[in-house]
Amino acid sequence: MKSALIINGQGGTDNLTLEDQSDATGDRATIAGSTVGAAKGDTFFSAPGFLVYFGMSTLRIDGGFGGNLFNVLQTAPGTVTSINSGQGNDTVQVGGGIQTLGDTSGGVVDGIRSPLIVNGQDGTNYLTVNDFNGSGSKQVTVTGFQVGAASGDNFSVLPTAASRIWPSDLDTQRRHRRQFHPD
Ligand SMILES: [Ca+2]
Repeated sequence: MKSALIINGQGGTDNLTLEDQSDATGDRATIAGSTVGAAKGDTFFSAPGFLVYFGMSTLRIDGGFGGNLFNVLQTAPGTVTSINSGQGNDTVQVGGGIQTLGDTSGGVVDGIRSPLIVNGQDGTNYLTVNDFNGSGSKQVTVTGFQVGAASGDNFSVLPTAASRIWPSDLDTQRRHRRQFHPD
């Protein structure tokens, strides 16, 4: 895909899947509230291609096996977003602001406005949730497979159970890392 592609689901139930499973080259993709692969440095599509989406019920991204970096800055309200990061060694960063593991600069999770499901699949996978620059008092509950999904959690912008992050495979759970501002 080498140019802008704009998809508007309008009414009804619309599901959007981006299939890159056969790609042997590791890619970087930035996921925002209405775009995928549009950030500077993204390689998920072939430059200058990127995706604009509106009105989707679900957005699913199936990554290739070359080892990928997914940077999730926002999700669209009403769009359940799922990332299958691929069979290689992958990193999924939620909240932005991180370029390398261990760097706690930047990052706000308030843009996560719908359920986010992350599956690391095979390999050694890292999930980072970064709210280092978040403001105000926040409650976040972390379980073996969910972040911010408990009653009363207000870690991301909606004070409801609608904002969820599931690292849904065991490997990712074991390697799950979270970073958030302590207050
Ligand atoms: Ca993987």
